[in-house]
Amino acid sequence: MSARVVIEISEEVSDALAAGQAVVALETAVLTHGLPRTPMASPCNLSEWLPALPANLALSVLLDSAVRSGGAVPATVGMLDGTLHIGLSRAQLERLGHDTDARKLSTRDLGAASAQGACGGTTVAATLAACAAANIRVFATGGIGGVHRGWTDRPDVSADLAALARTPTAVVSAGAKSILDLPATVEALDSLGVPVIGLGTRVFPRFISQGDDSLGVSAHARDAAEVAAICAAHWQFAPHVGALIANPPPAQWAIPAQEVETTIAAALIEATRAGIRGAAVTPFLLDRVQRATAGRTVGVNVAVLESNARVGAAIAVELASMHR
Ligand code: PSU
Ligand code: MN
Repeated sequence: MSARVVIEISEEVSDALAAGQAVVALETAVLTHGLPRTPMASPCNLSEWLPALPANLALSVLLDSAVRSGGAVPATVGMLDGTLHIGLSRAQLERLGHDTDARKLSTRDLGAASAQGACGGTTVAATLAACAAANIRVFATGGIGGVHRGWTDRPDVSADLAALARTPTAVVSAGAKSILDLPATVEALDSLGVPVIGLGTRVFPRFISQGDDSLGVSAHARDAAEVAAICAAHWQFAPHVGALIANPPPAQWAIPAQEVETTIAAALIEATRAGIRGAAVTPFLLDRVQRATAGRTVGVNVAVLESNARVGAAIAVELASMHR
């Protein structure tokens, strides 16, 4: 049986990769499941830039241009009609962003979705599968998935962690989401041998909140050049293992951790009572936090993603220059 080709790399991305130019992968679970599909009023940095577009699409457009202005080529990953695209065009992004049937695709879901001709946004884990297929070394996202609170009762651990452990890609994030058990998430990364490199920080950031001394990183880097140097050395010792680059949320957008703690605790109880499980847990909790902060979470989410896309471009440019 000869299988049909299920991965398509855009011409722009494949040309850039062949020429050894800087490429930054971007995910689309945030487009299909992470952000509202309506235009955002203030407070949100999108309203100034792209007021007419739904927030999810505006964000994807913003990330694409943030990577480009940093001198790298964006490779946005997502599935359309069963084909995993690496380098979605604007028209393809719009299609995915408006598709209410789009699935949330993690690694385990890619095969079934592909065989069934489905459309979907890729999580960090599934986007890493694309990075492995195309040999893309830098990927920018918001916050990775990790070990969920209550894991002692129900071991809900995001496939993002295992994917990081087997894919040699630097994932730029603002740490992991505050909705998770963050100390357990950091311990799991440690067990998997995934370095957590703090960019200009020694504390593990909490995605929408700045971190604190209670949780650290495994290495500190002053700038993108040092991150690239650490990654290049890491890949000589561990050629198949990823790295998590922890870039704190921009200070003017960060929300104090205590402010969302009560909401998260209440949302967790609500989720358990309502029997929300598996892949639905993360979108449910994010939605509750978003509502409780009257859209400020969207503001920090967008600011984090844009900042990570810029940092990703800078790291990719440094890595590309090392191979010249
Ligand atoms: N962070 C966000 N919004 C999101 C996600 C992260 O602010 O939608 C997505 C990412 O794609 C991440 C996924 O990979 O949630 C984790 O889902 P799970 O816990 O089901 O593995
Ligand atoms: Mn999960």
